Amino acid sequence: MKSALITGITGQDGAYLAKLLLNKGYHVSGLIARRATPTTWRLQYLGIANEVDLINGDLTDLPSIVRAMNKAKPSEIYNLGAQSFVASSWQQPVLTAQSTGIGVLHVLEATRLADCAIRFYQASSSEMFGLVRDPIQSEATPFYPRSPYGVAKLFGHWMTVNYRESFNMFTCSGILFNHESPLRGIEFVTRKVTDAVARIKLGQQKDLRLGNIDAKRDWGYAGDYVEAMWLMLQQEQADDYVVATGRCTTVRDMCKIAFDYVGLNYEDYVVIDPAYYRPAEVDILLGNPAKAKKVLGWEAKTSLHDLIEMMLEADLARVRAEK
Ligand code: NAP
Ligand code: F7E
Repeated sequence: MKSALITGITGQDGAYLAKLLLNKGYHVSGLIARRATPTTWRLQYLGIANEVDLINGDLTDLPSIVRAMNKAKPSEIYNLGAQSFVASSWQQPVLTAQSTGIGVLHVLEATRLADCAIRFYQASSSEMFGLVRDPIQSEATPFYPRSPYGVAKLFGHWMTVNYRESFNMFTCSGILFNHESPLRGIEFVTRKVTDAVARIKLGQQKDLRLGNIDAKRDWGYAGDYVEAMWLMLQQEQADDYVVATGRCTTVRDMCKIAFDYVGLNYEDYVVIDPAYYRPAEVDILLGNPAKAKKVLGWEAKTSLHDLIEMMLEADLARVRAEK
C-alpha cells in the first residue's frame, strides 16, 4: 500500500488531497500543529477525519518533522503547510519566513535523512511572479515576489530545485495559481465575498468592505488542483509545473458574479476600505498551464461561475444552519 505524509493537512488543499489519496487507496498521515482550538473542521466536512493518522509537529521544529517522518514512513510527501495569507505576511514576516520558507528546508532535510527515494511535492505559488515579467506566466517567467510571503515561497521553491539537482532526489514544485473552494479560509477574497453575499441575502450583514477590487487573479477550484499535485509525483522525472486555468478576472467581476447569483447588485453593497490595501500589490496573475496539460494530461475542469456557485451554495447552507 502506498503511504503519504501531508503537511498542512488541516488546510484547504491538505483536506482535498487527503480525500483524493484515500480514494486511491493510500495510507494517509498528516502533520498537525498544536493549536488551542480544534483545526480539523475541513477533514470533518469531507468525512475523512477518522481515516487519516494525525501526527503532532510544527514546520518550524525540525525534530518534530523527523519524528513524523519516522512514524508515517511515507513513499510520498506533500509539503502544503505554510502561513499562506499574503496580507498577514507583512504583519508577521519572520514567522512567515520560518514556516513558509525555512519550513520547506526542514521537510526536505528530514526527507533526505530518512530516505532519498521518498518523492517530495512543494506547494510553490504564483505569488513568486509578483510584479509580473511576462503578461502570461509560465515555468520560464522570471520571479519578482512582492510580499514577505512571496519571498519565503521563492526560498522554498529554489531549495526544492536545489535538492533535486544536488542529491538527485525526486522533488517537484507545483507553481499553483489561486485556487478556491467551500473550504477556503474566510480571510481570502473569494470566500470573504461568498460568505458576505450569503449573509447579506439572508439579512445578517449590511455591506462588504474590500480593498483593491481592480486586482486580477487566475482562480481555479482546489479539488481540481490537488489532482495535479498527485500527478507530478507519478511521473518518471521530477519537474516543476505551473497549474492554472489560463483565464483571469478582476475581484470586481468576481463580486458581480456572486451578487448576481442571488439577484443583488454588487454596487449597492461593496464599500472600498483602504485598510485592505496591501503595502505592495500584485496587480495581475495569469498562468499558462500548457506544460501541465502536455506532460501531466491535467487541465482545470471547473469554470469560475461554477466555482462561485459551489461556494455560495455552501455558504448559504452554513448561514441558514447558524440561525
Ligand atoms: P491553508 O488553508 O492556509 O492551509 C495551511 C496549512 O498549513 C494549515 O493546515 C495550517 O495549519 C498549516 N500550518 C501553518 N503553519 C504551520 C506550521 N508552522 N507547522 C505546521 N503546519 C502549519 O492553505 P491552502 O490554501 O490549503 O494552501 C496549501 C499550500 O499551498 C500552502 O503552502 C499555500 O501557501 C500554497 N498555495 C496556495 C494557493 C491557493 O490559492 N490556495 C496557491 C498557491 C500556493 P492550521 O490549520 O493549524 O493553521
Ligand atoms: O487576494 C485583493 C487582494 O487574499 C486576492 C493565497 O492562497 O493566492 C492567495 O493569495 C486579491 C489581492 O489571495 C480584498 O489585494 C481586495 O489582489 O484572496 P487573496 P492572494 O493574495 O492572491 C496565492 C497564489 C497564494 O499562494 C496565497 O497563499 O484580492 N483584495 N480586497 C482582497 N483580498 C483579501 N484577502 N481581502 C480583501 O478584502
